Amino acid sequence: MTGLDQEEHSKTEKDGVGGERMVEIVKVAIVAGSKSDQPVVDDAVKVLTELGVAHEVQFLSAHRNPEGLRKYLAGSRADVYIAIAGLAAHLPGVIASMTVKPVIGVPVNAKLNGLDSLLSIVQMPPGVPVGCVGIDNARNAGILAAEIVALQDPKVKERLEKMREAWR
Ligand code: C2R
Repeated sequence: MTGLDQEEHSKTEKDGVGGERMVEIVKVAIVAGSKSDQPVVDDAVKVLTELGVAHEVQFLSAHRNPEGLRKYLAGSRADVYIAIAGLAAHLPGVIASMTVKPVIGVPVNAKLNGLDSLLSIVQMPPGVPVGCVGIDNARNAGILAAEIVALQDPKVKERLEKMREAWR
């Protein structure tokens, strides 16, 4: 996380040896299937930074490293997941299978103009939903994630309202 008010996004917790340490409260976790998705990831990071939403980025593939993904999710305390993937994009669905927190999928245009990825994400079977934004539209995913965070965070709500006002 960069450029954010540290106090707003940190809390103290016991360090286990009699003291306390500051820990960051990550609200949104961005998980991408490959480093090749970095330009799309950057758009989500940019808007979450603009909106002052604490976030982190992980590159973890459900296909290539399912155990690593499972371990990461088991230790994650994020409220919302943005899952970015191209081709047969199972990553958002696999994350949704492991959490009841909201998952927003971002299809990436790697091949077939991103249609393969769009359909993989949007056609989840009943009972395990994944929200889906437009192809390569990680900025919208970031805004939507911030809107979910804003349900509990008046400062983020205010920043979202200001962002909307600026377009009018
Ligand atoms: P490479 O460039 O690493 O070959 O990846 C990635 O998100 C990327 O867009 C090519 C594309 O494969 C995607 N990928 C997935 C998954 N893991 C990687 N769709 C997954 O687990 O769903």
